[in-house]
Amino acid sequence: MLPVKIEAISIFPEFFDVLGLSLLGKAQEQDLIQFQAHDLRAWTEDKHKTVDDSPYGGGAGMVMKPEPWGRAFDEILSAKEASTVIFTTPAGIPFSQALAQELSQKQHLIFACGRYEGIDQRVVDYAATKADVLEVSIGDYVLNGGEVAAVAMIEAISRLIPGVIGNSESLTEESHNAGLLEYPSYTKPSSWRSLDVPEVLLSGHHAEIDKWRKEQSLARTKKNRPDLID
Ligand code: JDH
Repeated sequence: MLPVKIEAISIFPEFFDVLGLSLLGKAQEQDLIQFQAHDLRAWTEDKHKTVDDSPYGGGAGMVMKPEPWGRAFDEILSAKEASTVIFTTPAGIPFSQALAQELSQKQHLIFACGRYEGIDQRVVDYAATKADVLEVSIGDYVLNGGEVAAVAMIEAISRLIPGVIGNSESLTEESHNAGLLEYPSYTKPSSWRSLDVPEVLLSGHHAEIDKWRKEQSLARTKKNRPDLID
């Protein structure tokens, strides 16, 4: 199998160093995934390596100027392979497990991570002439830039790539959760600081355990995510 290629473009490529740890690090060592972070400033041409400018139409803050992004895409997007460019933005479509599943099937993903107030919209339009493009958000809160959002998406996507999670049973079990939140988990010791593991889990009675877990999932979903019950 060819490794899945995942790239990120950012003025802070160090944000992606965490992807060398743990499962993702192993997936790269096993050549299941090739991850590369690029410094956008490599595609500037002035001595100050300028990436931002004031917004047309006025308003606070700065906007990322298009030229360095254009040069970056011209270099990274080859005519040979199909690529998907993901712009992380608070104005994007919601990231979800379903989208992670879809993106885990792609051969080449490029995360474009802005800073300041975001990127000149023509960069998105230009990328769309060369690749499939998505504007995606990880949730309704405001971050200072797209890097943390991209790291979260890359982790969610990578663990779905065949071979990356050693235990494929874990993924099968997740897909059987049927839209409810997970049930609580326990491990040894059975009694800890006078807190006991629910008796049913020690019983070995698998039908009873399944029934208890379903009840717990439903109760937790009603309490924490009533929007998921329909
Ligand atoms: C990418 C820059 C900072 C801050 C809004 C409204 C000017 C826009 N779920 C998510 N939250 N945040 C991001 C994310 C934030 C980013 C970038 C992703 C690039 N930023 C930023 C505030 C605004 N503000 C009023 N306008 C006039 C912009 C961007 C994210 C994801 N994914």
